[in-house]
Amino acid sequence: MYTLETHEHSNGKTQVAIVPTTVTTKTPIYKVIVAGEGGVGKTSIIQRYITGFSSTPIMTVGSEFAYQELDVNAQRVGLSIWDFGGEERFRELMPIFCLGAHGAFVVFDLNRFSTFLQLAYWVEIIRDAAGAIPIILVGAKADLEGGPSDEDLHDFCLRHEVSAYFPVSARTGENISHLFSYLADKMIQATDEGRITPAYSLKEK
Ligand SMILES: Nc1nc2c(ncn2[C@@H]2O[C@H](COP(=O)(O)OP(=O)(O)O)[C@@H](O)[C@H]2O)c(=O)[nH]1
Ligand SMILES: [Mg+2]
Repeated sequence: MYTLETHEHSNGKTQVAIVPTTVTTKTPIYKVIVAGEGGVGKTSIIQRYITGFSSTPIMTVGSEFAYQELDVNAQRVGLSIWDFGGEERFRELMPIFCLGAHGAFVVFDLNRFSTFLQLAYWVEIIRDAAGAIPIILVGAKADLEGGPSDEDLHDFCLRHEVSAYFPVSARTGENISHLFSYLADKMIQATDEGRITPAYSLKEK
């Protein structure tokens, strides 16, 4: 890219120069936690989201980490997505895993009510470790019947200061990309309001 620079001389004449400039783009990178009991559908949601972008998933089987960039309101953001394997023996590591998180999905299985009841525990750990970050309640496997009442869902969101509830299906793709865009948007808002501070990747054009 080139820009025009004008210089005023002491004799009153102006000189115009065309100078090359580098533009540095700053992409905020947000750490996103995906939490919830084993088998609720966390990995399937992430996989569905990532493969929606490219036919070759960047996430390998067994990996608990994925990275995806997306545009929200014409702004590019990066999401580093951390998939917590809900196994009992790893639970004590959850607070460490949540350190520095900028946003979270707490996921339950719409067909297993117990996994919804467990989420109070997950939200508490996330709040203790990461503070007032945006958290979204996610009901997985929406292609099947069932789920808590609207009242239960509403109460949960109010009690835990959860921003929104999304029923999603990794099987049909329902709400999957919307879910990630929504959280990204909430994290951008939180950044603008000074409540969270992302890392930035700098690129020269
Ligand atoms: N019907 C249905 N089954 C799903 C969906 N997402 C995941 N599953 C199934 O639920 C099981 C657990 O999914 P997984 O993503 O491994 O759960 P995780 O342990 O939370 O990561 C697997 O057998 C999936 O095939 C969905 O959207 N609909
Ligand atoms: Mg998993």
